Amino acid sequence: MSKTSLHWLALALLPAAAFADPVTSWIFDPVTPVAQEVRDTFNIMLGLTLPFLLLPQVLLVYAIWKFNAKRGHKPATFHDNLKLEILWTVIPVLTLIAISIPAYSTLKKIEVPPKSDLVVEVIGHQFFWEYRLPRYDIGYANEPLVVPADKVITLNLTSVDVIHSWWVPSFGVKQDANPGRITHAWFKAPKGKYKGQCAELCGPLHGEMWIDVEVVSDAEFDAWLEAKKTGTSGTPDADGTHSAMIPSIIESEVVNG
Ligand SMILES: [Cu+2]
Repeated sequence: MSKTSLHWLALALLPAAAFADPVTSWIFDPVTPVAQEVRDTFNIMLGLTLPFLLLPQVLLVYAIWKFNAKRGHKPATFHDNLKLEILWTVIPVLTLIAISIPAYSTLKKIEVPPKSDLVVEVIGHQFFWEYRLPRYDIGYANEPLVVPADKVITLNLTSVDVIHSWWVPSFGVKQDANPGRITHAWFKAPKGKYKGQCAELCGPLHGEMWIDVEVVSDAEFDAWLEAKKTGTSGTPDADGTHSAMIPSIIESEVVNG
């Protein structure tokens, strides 16, 4: 196979590869109410906007065939059609209004978390994630985030260096972690292991800033907490300095109590 054909083949397979990846196949695997609503909103938008893409193409092909000069058609001489112009202004406006209703309600759900069961501080570093659970005085990095299932987990995010973005597609959460600022996100997920990755180009190892979330039962969470407190679980911070780099952000910022 020639080099050019190989390039074309790779290009043709790209969408398949994208959808096969657990991180990018968000649309097939929403596990939180927010992610499901994002998916539904996406489908509504697709349904409402697809006719705008397809109809002109169909009409164009039809016009090329029907009004071909070879078939003896004379070109039209009129310039404009007021009725048509009003129609193709009003229909898109109504469509945009129809889209804005579910979009607004979804945005509100993303922005306004219900009462929090557990607050997690998420701190982006080049090139890893640090997590802190202020309620339990626990902080760690480079390990999966462990949280209890079916609880409202609110995240307070920040960064110590550049802009990162905490993205777990199955949760419908993609939130920037900005240096000097605190941003918020929340999720309520069933038991399971979920994968995500940093979604903001943050430097040479950006591609390796994976996110692993383990959503466990209450009993498993308690056992994990106990092990974490006694230092018998997981890997401690690589150099032990991360937790001391910035003061706890929870003191200044509490999401819904
Ligand atoms: Cu990144």
